[in-house]
Amino acid sequence: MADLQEERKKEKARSSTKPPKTEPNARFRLDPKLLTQIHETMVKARVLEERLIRMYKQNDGYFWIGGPGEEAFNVPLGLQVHKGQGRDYDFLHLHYRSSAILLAMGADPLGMIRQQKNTVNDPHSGGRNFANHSSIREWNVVPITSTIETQYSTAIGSGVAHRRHGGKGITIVNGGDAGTAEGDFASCLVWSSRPMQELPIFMIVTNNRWGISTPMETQHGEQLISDRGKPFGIRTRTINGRDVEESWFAIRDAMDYIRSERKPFLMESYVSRMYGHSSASGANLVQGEADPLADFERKLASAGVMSPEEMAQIREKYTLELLEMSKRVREEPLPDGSTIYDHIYYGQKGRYW
Ligand SMILES: Cc1ncc(C[n+]2csc(CCOP(=O)(O)OP(=O)(O)O)c2C)c(N)n1
Repeated sequence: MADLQEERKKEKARSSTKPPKTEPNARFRLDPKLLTQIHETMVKARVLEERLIRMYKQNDGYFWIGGPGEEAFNVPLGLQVHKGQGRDYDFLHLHYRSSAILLAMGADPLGMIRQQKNTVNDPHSGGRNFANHSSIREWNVVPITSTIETQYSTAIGSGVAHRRHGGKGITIVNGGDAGTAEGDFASCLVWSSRPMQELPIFMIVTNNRWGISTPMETQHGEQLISDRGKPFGIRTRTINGRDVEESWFAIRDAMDYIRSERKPFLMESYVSRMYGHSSASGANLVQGEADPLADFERKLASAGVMSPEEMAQIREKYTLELLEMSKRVREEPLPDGSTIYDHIYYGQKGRYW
């Protein structure tokens, strides 16, 4: 019980309106070059999401959902993925708040802008799926679905493939706190932990404390969500995913374990939900939600890694770049109605019913 009370007290302080105090001369353990790379990618991800929201509000696209507030966890994750195609590489079964992971892996934001506008040249779905429902075959990024948590079931498949194949490739799956109530999450716990048949799956729960409008406190009898792995003998950890270095080292250690032991790991990462659930709840900045990017910038300045002016320039650069991209995409064509049955399960017109 002490664990729970302590964790909830810490989480309350972290998610509060007041920015945490940055001690003068803050110190980092990571190399300054890596810190600036992480910072630049976090800014790019935030500016991208804010651009997607603006596009939605300007009627360029029908819906928005995304991950502003998850960058301090998702960028360190994306940078540590073993990226490539096939079983020698990591497989990713992601959810709709994962743009920063993909940008950190090197994805082009133009493709995400095209998906927001549903243009025909959207590389993820040809203009047919929601914003932030990526699919990148050459990096084993399995198509993201709107039905929450089903990714934990499909992850079992690539987990089995990784186990049979051997090597260092692992399966990475993420989803939200509320989704853990679905049977798919339990299936993944069961299948990944069968004795002598364990699967190398990195199960991640990004806990933003909400399932649309349902507060987490009203839904979880367990002390910590990560505790759900314990009866299965799965190694678990709960971290502050709003802190770049805590995320970096926790992800590194978990990945080292999964890659070498070929066993599952369940990580719960507290994150922010800075613009609410989606466009369905307005997509407006939520007052009082802790901002991990602003916290990181304060710390970078205090440690003398980057000046506020340098950081402002980076933000300006991406603001202009992504604005230009959105203007360009506005002129691009939408898919033709005659292609509605392309790339579906049957794959042939007229065979759908
Ligand atoms: C199977 C299924 N049930 C319900 C929904 C409706 N739904 C969409 S998002 C959501 C809440 C998800 O909350 P959480 O898992 O905490 O993830 P978050 O969106 O907060 O990151 C729900 C219930 C859905 N899309 N799919």
